[in-house]
Amino acid sequence: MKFALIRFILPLVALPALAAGPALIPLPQQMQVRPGVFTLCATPPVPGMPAQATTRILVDAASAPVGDYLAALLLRSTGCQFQVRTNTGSAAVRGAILLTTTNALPSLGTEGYELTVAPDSVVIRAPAPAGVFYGVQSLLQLLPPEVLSLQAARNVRWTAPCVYIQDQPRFSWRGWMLDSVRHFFTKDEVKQLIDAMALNKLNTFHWHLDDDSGWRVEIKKWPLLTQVGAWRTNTMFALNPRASTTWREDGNYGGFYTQDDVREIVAYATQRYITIVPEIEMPGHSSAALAAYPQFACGCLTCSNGPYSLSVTSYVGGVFCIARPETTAFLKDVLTEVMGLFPGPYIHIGGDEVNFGNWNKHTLDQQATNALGTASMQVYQGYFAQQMANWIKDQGRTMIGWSEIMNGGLVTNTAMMDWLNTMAVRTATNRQYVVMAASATLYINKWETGSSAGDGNGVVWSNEPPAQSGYVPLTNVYAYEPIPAALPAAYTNYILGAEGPCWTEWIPSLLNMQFRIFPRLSAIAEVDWTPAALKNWTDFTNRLQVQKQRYARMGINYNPSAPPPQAGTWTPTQTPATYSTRSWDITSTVTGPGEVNASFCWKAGANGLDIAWAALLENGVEVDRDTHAGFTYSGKITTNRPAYVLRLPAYRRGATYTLSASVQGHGGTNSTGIVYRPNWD
Ligand code: TNX
Repeated sequence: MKFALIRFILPLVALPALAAGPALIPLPQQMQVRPGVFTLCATPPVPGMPAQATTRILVDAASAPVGDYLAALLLRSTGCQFQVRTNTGSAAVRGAILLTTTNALPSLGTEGYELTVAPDSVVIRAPAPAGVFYGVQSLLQLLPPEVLSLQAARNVRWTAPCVYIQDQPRFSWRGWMLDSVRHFFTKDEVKQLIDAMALNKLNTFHWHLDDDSGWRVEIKKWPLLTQVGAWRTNTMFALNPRASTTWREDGNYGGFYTQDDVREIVAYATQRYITIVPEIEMPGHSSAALAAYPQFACGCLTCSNGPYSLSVTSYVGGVFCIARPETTAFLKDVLTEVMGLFPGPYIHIGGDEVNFGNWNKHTLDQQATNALGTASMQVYQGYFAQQMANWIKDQGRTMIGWSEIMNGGLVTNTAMMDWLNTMAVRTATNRQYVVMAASATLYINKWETGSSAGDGNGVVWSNEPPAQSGYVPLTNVYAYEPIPAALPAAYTNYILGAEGPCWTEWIPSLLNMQFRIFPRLSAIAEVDWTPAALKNWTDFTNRLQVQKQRYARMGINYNPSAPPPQAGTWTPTQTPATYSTRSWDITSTVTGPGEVNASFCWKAGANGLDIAWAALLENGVEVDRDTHAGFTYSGKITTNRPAYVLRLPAYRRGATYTLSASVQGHGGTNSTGIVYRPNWD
């Protein structure tokens, strides 16, 4: 059966948020809008008790977990208790949402589904439970955005337009990568991000769990990995320490996931049909592991060497001595525990940016390369990767590694994740699986808005917070095509899909993380799900308006893709030559308790501006002060920390809020700029 893609057809009554028509992201393959609406939960709530919904959720055995998920979500946002009942029939039932795997179209595969919303019933039919889950996500997106609220929303008409949808994803790896190392994100923060993945029908959570600056997963056999490797003395990366949230009482920064935490997160992801791909870096990016266990480093007299400490850098980062049998045994111990925690098919071993310095100097590694008959450290890394790939295969899993694992020649028994955009064609034509993660287009930790014109140093300019240099606008992400143009058609099946990595050197908090990845993660979701021929930028941005409302209901911050609101400005005549206090009335931009952040952004003039501190005042009384020294010049706020984090514990309606700062001209007073009130820290 083929259905024309008919969208924006019927004017929908009483659905202000969806006035333009169903705003589904990712766009389904086929959708027909039909007359009428389905209404949920018609019973008025009884005070003090969750109202019993008149709508029931009917499930077969395979759909039961999805039915429970839907009922729990609806209870939270509608305040109504939806009964979940078993029903093995396959026909629509009046007044019910039927979730079924019976009589499904086999061609929809393991993730496809049909969704029929009629005035008196809803049917989600899919060959497999994951498809039922995606049908539920589409149903949720047909309902008002309040359905994703974290508390019961009032005065909402819970209607969904009648539709018939037949849908399945284009790619099987629809991913997002979280770097929990450079900055740590708590278990609950990770769960919230997993929920946002589910909303976007993403199914692969790639979790970067160790690096030079930290080790984040408990390994029972090697406890120093977290005892030593999970904590450092500062946030690193020259960030404002106030922006970071995971400080330990003793003043150290960091954290790690216990094995119980991991099991809980894996279960949470599994309930949302999301597979976690854990990444343990080897042989490079390993300073944290070597700080805990230096015996696995080269350790030669001429090697650049210990004592290893948690470090910022990547190219000069710690490298395992892979010539030592005890190193390989240690890595296998670690991966054995990791495989015990993460049941998914893929194990990521990193492999990027290996610093070959020590291998070139260390007798053991030199003996190993001589035995291999090569002087190439890339070949040597490839040899190591091949040993790991074979061993991981013997454990019943599949290895995946970054582009560089293939630099010394193709390694087999492994998939490859191409961040450098160099290895996809060679790997796929060798009939090996590839995930696209091109740093130029998919790194959603880079700036989303700004200018690529440069500031004279070849650096792009942005009002956004400090970031890995680069400019990844939403349009570019949306336009991304995962299949490389040079790949012959016979091999396109070897491209599993695309993922958006989020590296966190400059991302110290959840608020900041959300600001970076949303809404660009929605664009990646559509790249991965929707056939390229159906993608349409204007239509996507229209639907994105509603997706942003959903994010807001989920308590998720996002980049409005426009400059933040202003606290005020400064001009040369208002710029003191020596430090003195300037104030801006920011009452209109303060709407509730929480962070009241400020960032100073130079716009014009021969001089910059120094900032000694910034403070928040309520009715003229200081509430909070951030005292670090900042400096702004040349349009960038990437360096010198001219961003201030101020906290308002309680908001008082009617109060006057003032931002004060001690400022002076830097080398003169000829400077003009804007003080922003950003929604990030
Ligand atoms: C390179 S991308 C890295 C990461 C950094 C990123 C940004 C990749 C495989 N390696 O370790 O976080 O650049 O600095």
